[in-house]
Amino acid sequence: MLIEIVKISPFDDQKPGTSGLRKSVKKFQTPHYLQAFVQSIFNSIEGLKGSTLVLGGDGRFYNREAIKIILRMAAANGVSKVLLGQGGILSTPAVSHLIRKYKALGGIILSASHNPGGPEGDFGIKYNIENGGPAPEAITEAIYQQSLRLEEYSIAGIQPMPMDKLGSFEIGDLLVEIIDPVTDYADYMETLFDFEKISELLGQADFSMLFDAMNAVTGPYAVEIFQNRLGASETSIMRRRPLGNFGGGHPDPNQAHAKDLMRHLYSATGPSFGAASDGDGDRNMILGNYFFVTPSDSLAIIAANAHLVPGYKDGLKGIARSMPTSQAPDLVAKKLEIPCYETPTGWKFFGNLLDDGRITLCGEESFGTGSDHIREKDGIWAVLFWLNLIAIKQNSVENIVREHWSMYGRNYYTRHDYEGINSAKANDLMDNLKEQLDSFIGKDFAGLKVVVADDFSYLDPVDGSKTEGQGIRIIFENDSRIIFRLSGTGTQGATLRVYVERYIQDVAQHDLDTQEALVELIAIASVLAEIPEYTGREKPDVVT
Ligand code: VG1
Ligand code: CO
Repeated sequence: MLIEIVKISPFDDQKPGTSGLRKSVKKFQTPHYLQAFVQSIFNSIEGLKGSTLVLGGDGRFYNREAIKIILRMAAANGVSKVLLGQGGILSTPAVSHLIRKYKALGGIILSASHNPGGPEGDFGIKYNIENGGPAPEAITEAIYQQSLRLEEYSIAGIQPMPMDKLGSFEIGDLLVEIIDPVTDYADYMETLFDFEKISELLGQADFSMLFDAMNAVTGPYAVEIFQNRLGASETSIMRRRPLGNFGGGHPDPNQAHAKDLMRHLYSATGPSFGAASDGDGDRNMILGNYFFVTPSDSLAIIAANAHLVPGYKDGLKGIARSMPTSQAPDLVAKKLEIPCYETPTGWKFFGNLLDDGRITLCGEESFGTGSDHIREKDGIWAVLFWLNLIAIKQNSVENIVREHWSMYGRNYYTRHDYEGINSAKANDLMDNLKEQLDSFIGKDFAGLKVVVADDFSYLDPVDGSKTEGQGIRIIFENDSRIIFRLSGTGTQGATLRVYVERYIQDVAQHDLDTQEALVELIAIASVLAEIPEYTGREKPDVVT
């Protein structure tokens, strides 16, 4: 095997964000750009020589090219074995599972998740460690520091790479094993959920489901699990074929980007259950007929009912939610007398809590839910959880949610995103807010008194690491909250996220329109952060 050492000048923009390094495809196609980041990963992890890695991606444009480069580099850097998803395909949760199941050193996932794909879209790469979860801050920072001084990378010469056929091939001393991307994952799901009960539900005349794979990675997983193993009809999976550009859309499972699915569900003859997942299969949206389940509520409801589902019948050790996620899960934790942890945004912060056995379930407002079964959020898992609950309760999605609210109260919740705004202005907006935080405390806004105004920081209870600057919190006397943060996954300019929450216990008021219920808080947010002044926008681009 011919190994080439390629000399380069270091790149200065390879700092991983909320979830890996995410840039435009064009950027990744810059000569040596991908290679430099991969070499920085390889230089930062211990035990690489002789190790096993898992590799796969969400099938977006540039996936195959990137895989070929990474395989040649793995060979040149002394990796012994790579488990590669057939055709280069693996969902994020499947990678997490495979790392754990086959005790790999780690895994490389090629995805920009919910960001659009195609030659004009985005690409991304993230490294997961041996627990199956995203590399923690200390490692992503080490990778970044490496990239700042990286002057060469090693790569094996070009050779044939038959990645579409199950089996194996060699590149020098590296053994590449092509595995079916779905089977291990599907088998694992069968151990957590009551497939028999769910398949009975799918056979009931009064039940029907529609899953939107958004032309992204979950198509093959949905076909094997919902259709082949559970007996759902062929028409119950839409946009099932993974496409390099996701059919031109944002593979983001929310009301704004899954419009067709929404239309089907908001119709008198529509299905009783709807769901969608994102580009790399870790997010989920849950819908009932004429009904949308807020992701924060979904986590709370899953937690409250987990003991009914086989994989969770022994109850929960604890729950964790990201800071901007609504406080609905906290109320469930309180009732169950288990801890509820509040972490910064991003799945990497759940890893220690899961590994240490402190929590069983965790989730984020951004359509992410998961458990200790792997170390990533898991879209198909969440859909199966809901199907299992419906099969047990024999009730509609809407009734299940309403019953939950009547018991715990309702946390009205919305997120407003201002996308592609000027980065300098976005930073100014945040700085301006930070300067005024102290002056907000004790003040009244439209009759609401501020009790906490701070910049969220997190002390990891397991390893004692501290993470600062994780979002501005304005908390009012009645537990209502407004949170401001800048996205760490966008690739153009900055994205301001404004999260708004209000708790109402009174069942008589559980029928308000979400935006109406939050109208005062939304107005306060706009004034406090001077959103129109800094962003030049009167309205958010995406409301979820
Ligand atoms: C967003 C979400 C965050 C999620 C992250 C990765 O990050 O808000 O909750 O963990 O995406 O999700 P940000 O920094 O843009 O707000 V995924 O599905 O891209 O792996
Ligand atoms: Co994702």
